[in-house]
Amino acid sequence: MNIGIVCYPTFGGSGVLATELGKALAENGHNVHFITYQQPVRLTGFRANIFYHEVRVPTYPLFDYPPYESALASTLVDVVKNNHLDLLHVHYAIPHASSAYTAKQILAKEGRYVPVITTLHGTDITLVGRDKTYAPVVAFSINQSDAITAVSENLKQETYSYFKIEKDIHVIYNFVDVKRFSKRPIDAFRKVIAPDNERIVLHASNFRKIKRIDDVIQIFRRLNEVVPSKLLLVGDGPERPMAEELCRELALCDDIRFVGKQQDMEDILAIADLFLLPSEYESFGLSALEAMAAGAPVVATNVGGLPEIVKNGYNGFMGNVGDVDQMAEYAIDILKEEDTFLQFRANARKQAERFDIARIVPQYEELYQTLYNNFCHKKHEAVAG
Ligand code: GMT
Repeated sequence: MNIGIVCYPTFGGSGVLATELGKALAENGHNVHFITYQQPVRLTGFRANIFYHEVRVPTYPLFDYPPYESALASTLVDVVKNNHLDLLHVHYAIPHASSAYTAKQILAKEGRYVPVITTLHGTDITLVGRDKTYAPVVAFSINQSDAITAVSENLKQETYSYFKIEKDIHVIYNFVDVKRFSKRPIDAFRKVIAPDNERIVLHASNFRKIKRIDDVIQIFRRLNEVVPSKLLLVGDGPERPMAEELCRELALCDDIRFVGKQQDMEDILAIADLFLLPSEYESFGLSALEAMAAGAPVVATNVGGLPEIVKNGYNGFMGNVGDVDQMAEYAIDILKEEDTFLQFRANARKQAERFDIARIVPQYEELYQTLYNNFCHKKHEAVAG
């Protein structure tokens, strides 16, 4: 099939998932066209059947706000026509679902039918999408999609409770390539970070308020008092200055390292002994899943879709939002004794296998095939009269 993928090209989970999906589809023989304003960060290297189309947004003195949504819709029309796309799969509702709807209408006027799949990722529903500035457009364009998917059962239910959705929402979980993430740690790298064989704790995110980076640091502080550890903070974002300040205040600068945005997460996660994700909300928690695949148990909050991937006492633990004492106790329980730690490590890998790329990607392909067949049928009816 010829598949168009629209996503945010940045380090956020929705862009990462969309890019990994596109790469997996190409691996399975499809032609994949990424349509976005920048090369997606995980789209590295050359593959003959992956194409990248940049959305250009011309500036004009009149535009205080360049109209990205219109530029995207026009680019979609152009790419669908010139590359004979069979479907458009848009990730993150705002503004991708409404641009896809506009493109679909324009193409329909010319007698071309292109089904649109919208995948909901989280904040497009639970945070930004709910804002009344966007809500009517979000609800409308989700309803106009030919298929809707959500990345967890929780997000599906949240979507039904926030918006009047008239269609079925299919749950297709986030996935991970377990084989790729099961790397052996590079000893020299481990030694640099933890010279005295301390435990290595990791957190990765976009450092937004919702991630509660201060809780990550507070949990680490309590853990470090009992189990000597080092903390790696991967990523960047608005909360970083606050986090750096907190490290200085707590005199933890020697034990906490900010490593910035990283592309090759499998290399970094290979040295992690524990992953912390004490977020206010996570629709799924792709970063935690990648950590599990690398053998890191997870201490997280019991919110959103996290209980769908973390099993208490098996591959990690979950605490209430903000309860840093409880989550530190959990981290200590996992890391204190080697035997317990090794058991959690093995369970983390086992749990990640439930979300392996080989199990999840065919669910998208099946959905594509159903839509494609329906649309071929419609096309046929239109031609017949
Ligand atoms: O976590 C973020 O803030 C980034 C965000 C995004 O939209 O890029 O991630 C969301 O989508 C991921 C992929 O489906 C999920 O694994 C994350 O849990 C979700 N983030 C939130 O719900 C906060």
